[in-house]
Amino acid sequence: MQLLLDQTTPDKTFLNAPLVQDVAELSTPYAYIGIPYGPPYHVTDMTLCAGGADEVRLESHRRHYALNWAHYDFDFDDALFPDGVPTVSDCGQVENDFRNPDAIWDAGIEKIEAIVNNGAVPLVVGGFDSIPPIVANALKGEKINILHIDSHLDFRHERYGVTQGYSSPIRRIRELPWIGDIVQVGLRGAGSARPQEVQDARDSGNELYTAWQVHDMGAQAILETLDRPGRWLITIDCDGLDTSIAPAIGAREPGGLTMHEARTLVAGLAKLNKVAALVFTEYQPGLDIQGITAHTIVRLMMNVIGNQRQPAPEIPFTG
Ligand SMILES: [Mn+2]
Repeated sequence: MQLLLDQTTPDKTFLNAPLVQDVAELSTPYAYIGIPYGPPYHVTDMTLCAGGADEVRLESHRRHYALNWAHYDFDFDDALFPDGVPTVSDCGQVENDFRNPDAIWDAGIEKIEAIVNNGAVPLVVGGFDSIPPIVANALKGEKINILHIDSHLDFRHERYGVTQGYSSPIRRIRELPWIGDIVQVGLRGAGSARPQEVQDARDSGNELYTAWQVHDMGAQAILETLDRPGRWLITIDCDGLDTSIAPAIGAREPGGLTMHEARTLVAGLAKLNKVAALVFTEYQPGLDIQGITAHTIVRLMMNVIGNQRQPAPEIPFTG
């Protein structure tokens, strides 16, 4: 079927990395990729975040990181690519026909799985928050822990008859047998969760930290609890971050994680070589203010690439 929109060929690649459309040819330890949309509730869920990955690509050029591969970066005490050879490829977008929402899930898993099977760490920009289970499913060969940064719990079984929507991603991930620990950070305010869902999340073993606890105890104290067996899928709903660094979101809630706090967690796991994937969701480029949100996403991704020079070997999941 002919797509109405070419979703596969970005004008500029992330950090000016080589474009690798055929994932079988991937040879770098990192792979940037867009998942324009996940299973929707409403028709606008197919559009509002769809340009996010491209806008992050552009922002990596506007802030000159794409040009300055050899410049010293204080976030990781080295150049991004010290040898001048990029360690990240741009794999374009997960290609989907928006007229066939039922195919989104499997198409996404197939492409992300191909990246993972090539030994690369996916760096993903969504898409609403229904996409993290796609990435978690693609990591099924190993024991995986989840660090979920979000103002919301995302533990509804279903909404509007949909079980794969953006109120349910952590519930869907919890059901996967290869998933170990789930740590949810940045919770605040009221979202779609009711008291029962919070109880369900706790009963299933999820560890919950409100944003206020992070501010009180410091992100470093949480980081120190995360050095556990298994690698981590870090999934960041941009509304888990503070509005000052991530204004381009629909469900705004004051008091989110600061750049310092988010960077402490992301760079901290990267320094342990334990980041298996990094996912950003809910970024709506049409709501951004001079690229502030895109810039935050670029910097947190660079903090993984620059701090995790050699991703740790996976611990195979054997059931
Ligand atoms: Mn959220």
